[in-house]
Amino acid sequence: MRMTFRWYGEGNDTISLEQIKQIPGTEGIVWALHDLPAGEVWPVEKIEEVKRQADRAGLHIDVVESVNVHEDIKLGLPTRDRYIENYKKTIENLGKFGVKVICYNFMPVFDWTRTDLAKEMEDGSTALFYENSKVDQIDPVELARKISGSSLTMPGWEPERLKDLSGLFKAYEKVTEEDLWDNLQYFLEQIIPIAEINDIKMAIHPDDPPWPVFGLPRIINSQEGLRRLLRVVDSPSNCITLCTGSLGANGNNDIVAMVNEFIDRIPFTHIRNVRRYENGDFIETSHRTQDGSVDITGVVEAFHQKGFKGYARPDHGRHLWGEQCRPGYGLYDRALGIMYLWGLWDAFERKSAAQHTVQKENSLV
Ligand code: DNO
Repeated sequence: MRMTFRWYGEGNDTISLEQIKQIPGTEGIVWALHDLPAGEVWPVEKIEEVKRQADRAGLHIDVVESVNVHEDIKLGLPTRDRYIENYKKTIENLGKFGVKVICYNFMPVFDWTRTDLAKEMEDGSTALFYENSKVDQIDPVELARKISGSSLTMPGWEPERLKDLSGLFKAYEKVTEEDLWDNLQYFLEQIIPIAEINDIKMAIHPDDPPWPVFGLPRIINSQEGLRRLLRVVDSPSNCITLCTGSLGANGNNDIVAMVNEFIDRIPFTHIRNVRRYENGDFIETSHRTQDGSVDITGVVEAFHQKGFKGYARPDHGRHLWGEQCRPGYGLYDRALGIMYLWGLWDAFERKSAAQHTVQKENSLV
């Protein structure tokens, strides 16, 4: 397991590269050019600049999250080909700098959705919260306006994406889940060969939450959906970002089973916990297994058993000790998360080393 940490870029994150470097066992940043609108080619000079910054801090830039997919591609509009060409060029440019994994998602209009970005928990920390009944009442156009008016935007709710929201909703009225699959297939058939040539894994991020929101279709949210995705283009470059928190918000998703089934196609994982409530609401907790509903211990054990050599990052943390940060993206709880993941990993490492010794001794007897 190769540990990484998401970083939003110089002047765009409350956390410095030097701080990230001090988190034990953390070797790289998970990054993006957040100021570029979806659909534009990522220029070599801008990529080079991030590489220089990371190099100086002794961190790598192997994992990009995300190269966002233009809505015209998801909608299957005739204009999509232009954006797909741009996407290919971006893959090539990232390949020049040794990038190994590109995380992206195929959620119409919005990326991750929550109803409260700072819900107070029993211990006084705050966390991201999702309340079903509120989502039913939300006017997404109004919410988007509120978010784009604040200084910290959420990924996936970037102002440029939200410009013509009512137009977008109209365009999606006719798009069914099957249409979305067709449009994803069209996109993958074109970009995966380019990813292969550039030795890059395209790793789709599951829908968060793993069900349709605001009446928009969503397709990457179950074991069956992930299986279908891998079949759509059967290539080692067509992969998954296994996000335990996104998938784990649905109690029917067995994440350990997903690790076991898809391990060869998981180059990158987000490991975090959520506590699910009976009515379907959920809150993001500490990474610790006992604090939430996702079996984080079992997930790490499965990765360990399978000899996982891919990249991992902690995901959304709570906001602790008065930290002012991007919602879910503070330093403290994510750093604690990393130490929890390493603690589990190292314990499994020790256990399997001991088992090998016993086996060896037995075979000598
Ligand atoms: C949320 C993130 C997502 C993720 C995208 C990937 O914090 O996990 O926004 O980056 O869905 O494209």
